[in-house]
Amino acid sequence: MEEFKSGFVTIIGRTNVGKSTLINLLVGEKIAAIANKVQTTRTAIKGIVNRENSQIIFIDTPGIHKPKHKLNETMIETSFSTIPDSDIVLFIIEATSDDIGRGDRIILDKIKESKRKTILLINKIDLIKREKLLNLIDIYNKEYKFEAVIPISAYQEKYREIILDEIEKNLKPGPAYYDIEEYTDQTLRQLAEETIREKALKLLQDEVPHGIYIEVEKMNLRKNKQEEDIYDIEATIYCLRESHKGIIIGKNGEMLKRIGRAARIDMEKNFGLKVNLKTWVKVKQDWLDNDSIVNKFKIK
Ligand SMILES: Nc1nc2c(ncn2[C@@H]2O[C@H](COP(=O)(O)OP(=O)(O)OP(=O)(O)O)[C@@H](O)[C@H]2O)c(=O)[nH]1
Ligand SMILES: [Mg+2]
Repeated sequence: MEEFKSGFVTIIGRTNVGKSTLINLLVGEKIAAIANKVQTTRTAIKGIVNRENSQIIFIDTPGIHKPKHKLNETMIETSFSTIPDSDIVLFIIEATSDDIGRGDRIILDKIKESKRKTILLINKIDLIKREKLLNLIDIYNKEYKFEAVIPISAYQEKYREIILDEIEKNLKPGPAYYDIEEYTDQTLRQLAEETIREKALKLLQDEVPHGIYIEVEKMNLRKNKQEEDIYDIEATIYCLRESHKGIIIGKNGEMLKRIGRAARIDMEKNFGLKVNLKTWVKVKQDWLDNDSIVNKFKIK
């Protein structure tokens, strides 16, 4: 019989390249928020894949970007700190790039420094013509000895096994670190917070969604009248200013209702039970530079 293999695989790349979309595809569960906005992921999230002969622990990280405040700095520190601890790095870039941009260059330098085994994933190939890829692959192959370079679309299920096979090939023998029932290190509370934030990111515009964080204050499991399991969840959306609060609540409370409804539908699907969600909005100025809050996002 083949020896059992295991290892930690960090997913790193610029903001918005599709890291969280990819971890959700690989794990087969919705564990990380996805949005067409920069800086969606704020901390490292683990996703576990169990295969017949291996256990792969993925780490989704905040995207690399130019920091503007303490939270940004913490996010980037978190991302880079995962590299030396990983067995394999999944470096994701966008197929639409023509060359190595500033952000990708910084990441590449960190990878070179760490000398980690790295697989380069070129994501969003649905957006480009095949010919363009060859040039990009060529540019990157001159920079580092990647274990593999795989053009993918994180939207497409067919790439799941291809990526997992390539990773497994590069893993060393090792034990299963996590129970095979587990698929993430996120608690239900954290998953609820991420879901609400994802909906706020999607529905709100401009600077408002980047200045929010969610705190689930209460999560109670009970039976409803039909004897079904139902979670009563109470959450607060914190934002930076009174004007933001007005936007989040919206006219006649419409926006908050939309955010709440979308989050509830997602949670019911992902948790597999009914959810009764209540949300509030509060202002907390300057929290982006507040140590005690920002520390919540530090890697554990
Ligand atoms: N066209 C296309 N879009 C994609 C693909 N994969 C992801 N996206 C989109 O890219 C956007 C960003 O995806 P995320 O997974 O949130 O990106 P991320 O790298 O985790 O971003 P940060 O957390 O901010 O670092 C979302 O709108 C996704 O739907 C793909 O293969 N093709
Ligand atoms: Mg992300």
